[in-house]
Amino acid sequence: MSQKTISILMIVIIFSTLFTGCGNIKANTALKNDVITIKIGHVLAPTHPYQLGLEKFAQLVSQKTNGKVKVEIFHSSQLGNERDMVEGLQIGVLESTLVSTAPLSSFTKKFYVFDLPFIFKDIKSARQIVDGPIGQELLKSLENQGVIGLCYFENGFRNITNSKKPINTPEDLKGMKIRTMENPVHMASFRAMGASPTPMAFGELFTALQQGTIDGQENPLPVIDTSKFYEVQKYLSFTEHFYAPAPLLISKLFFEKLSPEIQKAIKESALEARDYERQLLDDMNSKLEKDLAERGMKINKPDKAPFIDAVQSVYKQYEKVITPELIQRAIDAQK
Ligand code: EAX
Repeated sequence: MSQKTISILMIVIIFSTLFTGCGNIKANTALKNDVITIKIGHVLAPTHPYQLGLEKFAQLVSQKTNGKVKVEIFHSSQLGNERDMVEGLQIGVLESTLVSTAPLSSFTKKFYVFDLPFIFKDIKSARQIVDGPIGQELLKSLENQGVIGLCYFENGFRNITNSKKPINTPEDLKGMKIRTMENPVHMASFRAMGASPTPMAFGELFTALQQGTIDGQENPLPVIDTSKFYEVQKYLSFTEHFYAPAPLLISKLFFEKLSPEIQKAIKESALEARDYERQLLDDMNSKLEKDLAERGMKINKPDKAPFIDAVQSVYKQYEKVITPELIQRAIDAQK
């Protein structure tokens, strides 16, 4: 056996011992001194409602389980990007994560219906749809991927920021390098609006904006604020082109090991924390236009009609994979 093969084998043996060791440790870390620990990762700032909503969740879970379950929250991509964390749930090395639906497109195409531009007419309709039959069916579709969806927290309606000029028409986006989430429907939408979409994980975004490797990005106001994008972006255009629901996900492998009482306590806490998080977002959104303007952002509110026209081809492009029925159901449910 060549020296090289031997050293490879050695490495394999060392790694497999480490991993099995890790696996056991990992499995056991969720249960210490009879206290079950749920680690939850997310990519946003510690001041964003994601974090504050999860702190409420932690408090409620502890109360409802008389301290048997402890929730530890890791913000700012400490546990990896959104796709990494969902993969972690699937193999049971992470208990929970809070992510936007867009990155779930790597796991199931069913969520594409939520990624379609301008499909939701307002926040009330969007919440009704995700909390209603369509939203629940989509969460259920994750279970054969090893992931359980507890409910939908929220990220919100996304707006474009950039360092070059106000965006009043799709024409203004021509050739502009806009960061999108890693989602084909989002990328197709920006291409259809004339921009050149650059898919990127959230954790890399601020530096890319700072270094000017991209011209702009799109996120809801609370993200633009808590991730300080106003420091590296001058223009904010209220396009509200995508609505981003944020499902709170838990590992099926982990959840199914819990007692029915604890499962019930976790589900109830998730729903209460969801409403709390959405209220925080509403409060923030009512103030942020003024605050971001005071921080120097140039804000404009374009007529959305030319943008809606520009993206109709995206509906055609994805009609087959989403099915015309599901798109029509989502539209009819808002009437
Ligand atoms: O879910 O990547 C993004 O722009 C999202 O807003 C973020 O991942 C939060």
